[in-house]
Order: sequence, then structure tokens, then C-alpha cells
Amino acid sequence: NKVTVVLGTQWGDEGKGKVVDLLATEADIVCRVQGGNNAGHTVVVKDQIYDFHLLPSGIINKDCKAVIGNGVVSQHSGVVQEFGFPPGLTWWKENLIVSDRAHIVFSFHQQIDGLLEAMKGHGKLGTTKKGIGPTYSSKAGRMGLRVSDLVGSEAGFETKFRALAELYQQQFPDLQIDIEAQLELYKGYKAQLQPLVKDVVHYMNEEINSTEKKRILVEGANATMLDIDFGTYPYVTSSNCTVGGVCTGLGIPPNSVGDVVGIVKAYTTRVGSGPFPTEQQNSIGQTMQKVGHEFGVTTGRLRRCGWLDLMIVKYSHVLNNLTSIAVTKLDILDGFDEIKIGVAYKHNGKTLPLFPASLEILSEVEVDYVTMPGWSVPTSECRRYEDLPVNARNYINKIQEILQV
Ligand code: 2SA
Ligand code: GDP
Ligand code: MG
Repeated sequence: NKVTVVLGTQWGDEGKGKVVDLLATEADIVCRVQGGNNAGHTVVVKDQIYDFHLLPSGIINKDCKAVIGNGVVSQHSGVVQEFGFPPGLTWWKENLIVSDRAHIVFSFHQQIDGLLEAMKGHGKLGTTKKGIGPTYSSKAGRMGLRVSDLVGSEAGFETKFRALAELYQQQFPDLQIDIEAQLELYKGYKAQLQPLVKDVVHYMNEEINSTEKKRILVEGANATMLDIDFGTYPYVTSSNCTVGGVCTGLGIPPNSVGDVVGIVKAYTTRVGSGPFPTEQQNSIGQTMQKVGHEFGVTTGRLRRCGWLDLMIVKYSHVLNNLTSIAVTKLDILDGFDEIKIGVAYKHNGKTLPLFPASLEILSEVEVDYVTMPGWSVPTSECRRYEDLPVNARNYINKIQEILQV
């Protein structure tokens, strides 16, 4: 059984949640592999709006197991809140599986996220302040606590928790941690979590090698350009959001990955700081923001908007080997007279062969655009490619032609 992966090809919020929900109607297992509750995936089913942060969007399907892999950093008060919240999703308890190797986000990690951002002043990243960076730092620094510690002996958890909290208190004198209250709180979380915890490495291994056909889906969070290694570092998140993160975040070998579906928003958005070559800080960007309701699902921040940048999506294809793409939010471009696609970057008059590593170069590039005629007919009710106005079809064909996907 191969795993189908859904990844964002831009800076996030491409509509991964929606596509995962569509694919999950036929899936047996859907998994999150990286990130934490910084992610925000909105899924609209008839009149019901679901905002997922930590749970895989596929949990809407009651026949589908939802897995939180070891690569996820999980904030348990977040899990508990999200558990309580999905209206009508009464089956979540039977369907949710949490890896014993996943690292825990504590509230002091979130405080530290805020403190570090404040210390950085102008250089701040614009994080979601969900404690993602500090938790992955604890993990890489080999002092983090994992779900297996939480569900293990109380004494063991307490010793490790105190050591970590006290270490951070020394580093950040402004940090307020009520250690006793936190330990008490986590006793409550332990009781709620224990039944959900599994060795996900063995579970996935069995499902992948099962003689029964299993349809397994991975829901990427954040996106390629926010990848800690390949994104616009340092304006990135702290996990690998590209396809490699699927193996390390779930404990599966690379040859078990099958299709990799890249989600491409028909224009580009970004939340937080960092260069954005096709950004439109004008009425075009404002229209995209307004019509596209481009607000952060987690923090409510306005998303920055600009034209589709295929230099980014091509780079994403190089990194992820996309087997197909899903173009979302085409309807937001309805009514534009002209639509532009960024196709190349020039730096000091020279065309760059690929997406540059240097942010200095990236912030200085000039974008070459192709300009396509827009369409005035609304497309939101179109359900088949043939229903789209010819210029919308041409727009999609152009994307396909340039990407060769
Ligand atoms: P963090 O919190 O350490 O991961 O932030 C680091 C950078 O990663 C960006 N980031 C995101 N970008 C887009 N969407 C995300 N999720 C929410 C959403 C965002 C929100 O779906 O709307 O609600 O604001 C997300 N999560 C992290 C972040 O902006 C930083 O640039
Ligand atoms: P994700 O983080 O990639 O899952 O994306 P988000 O959920 O953060 O943001 C995408 C938003 O666009 C959500 O509110 C979706 O409901 C919405 N959306 C997805 N696809 C479409 C589409 O084709 N048209 C419109 N108008 N909205 C869409
Ligand atoms: Mg999102």
C-alpha cells in the first residue's frame, strides 16, 4: 500500500484541508507528520465550517483513522480543545491515534516564542506564537518531552518536566512557569490521551504491508516555502514541510510514498515576514485579500497577497516530485481584466536558473511575468473543467505547460 501525500507548494493556506477532505472520503487512514497547531485548515461541508489546527482534516470521515505522527509537536490543551470542538464528530475518540514519539508543546514554549519574537524587534519572523520553534529546539537540543514520557511513570515525567522548565527559567528570567499547576494539568491530559497513544511506527508498518488494500493519506501542514531546510530561511517554520518530512514524521520508508499532490493556490499568499517577489501591495493585492478572505485561521492575521509565482511552484516540484497538482481558489480571480503569472527571476539583469538560497538575492529579484486575459464569468459553480470559461481553462493550461505536471 502506497501513501498519497498532499503538500502545499507555496507559503501555506493553499487549501490543503479542502483537498484532504475530498480525498479522505475514500481513505482508510489520514496522517499529520509535521508542524503543530500553528497550522490552520478550514474545511467547509455544506453549512458547517471546521477549522482544524492539530487534527488531520480527514477526521471528518468517520470511517477514517486519523494519525498524529512523531514529527508533529502536539500541544495537548490544543488537542483537548479541538476534540471538544468539531461539531458532530462524535467518533474522534475511536479514530484518533497519537504517536508515542511526538514531542509535547508546553505553555512555556509558547511564552518563549513570544519572548524571542519581542527580542528580535524588526527581525521578527511573525510566528504564530504557538511555541513551534521552541519545541523543535527542545527536541533538537535533546531535552524535550515526548508523549511516551507523559503516558509513562508520573515520577519520570515530573523529573524531566522540572529539568526542562528550570533550564528555560534560567535562560529567560521573565518566564513565568507554575510548575506544580502544570504538573497537575498534565495529569488530566494524561488520562484523556492515554487511550489514543500508539506506537505509530509499528502501526503504519502493518498497514502499509497489509494484504488488505489500505488507502493512506498524508496531510502536509504549512508548506514547501516554509520548510526549515528549503524554504525562505529564516522566515520559515521549524519542520520539514517537503516530502522528506513524511518519512521522518511518520517512520515510513521512502518507497512507500506514492502520489504527491501539490496544492497550488491560483495566486500567492504569505503570512508573517520575509521576501515575496510577486507580492502586490496595491489594489490588486487588496482585492485578492478581500475576495479570497485571506485571514490566518490560527491568528486571524491578514495574509499578504500577490500573483501566482511559478518559480516557487517549479522549485517545489524539484523538491517534492509532484505527480499532480490541484489548483484552488481560481474563483477569486474572476473579474480581473488581466492575470499575471511570475515565470522567471532576474538579478542584476541575469535570469536565475532556479529559486535562490540567498534571501538577499531573493529580495532583490525582478520578476518576469506572462500576462493572460482574465474572465468575467463567475467560476465558483463550475464543477468540471469543461464548465470553465475558456480564459480560465487557458490559465490552467498555462500552469500545466510551464510546470510540466
Ligand atoms: P511558526 O509559528 O513558528 O510556525 O511561524 C513561522 C513562520 O511560518 C508561518 N506559518 C504559517 N503560514 C501560513 N499559514 C499558517 N497557518 C495559519 C493559517 C496561520 C495564521 O492557516 O492561516 O493563522 O496566522 C502558518 N503557520 C506558520 C508563519 O507565518 C511564520 O512566517
Ligand atoms: P490550508 O492551510 O492549505 O488547509 O488552507 P486554509 O484552510 O488555511 O486556507 C484556504 C481557505 O480557502 C479555506 O478557507 C478554504 O475553505 C478556502 N478554499 C479552498 N479552496 C477554495 C476555492 O477553490 N475557492 C474558494 N473561494 N475558497 C477556497
Ligand atoms: Mg492554513
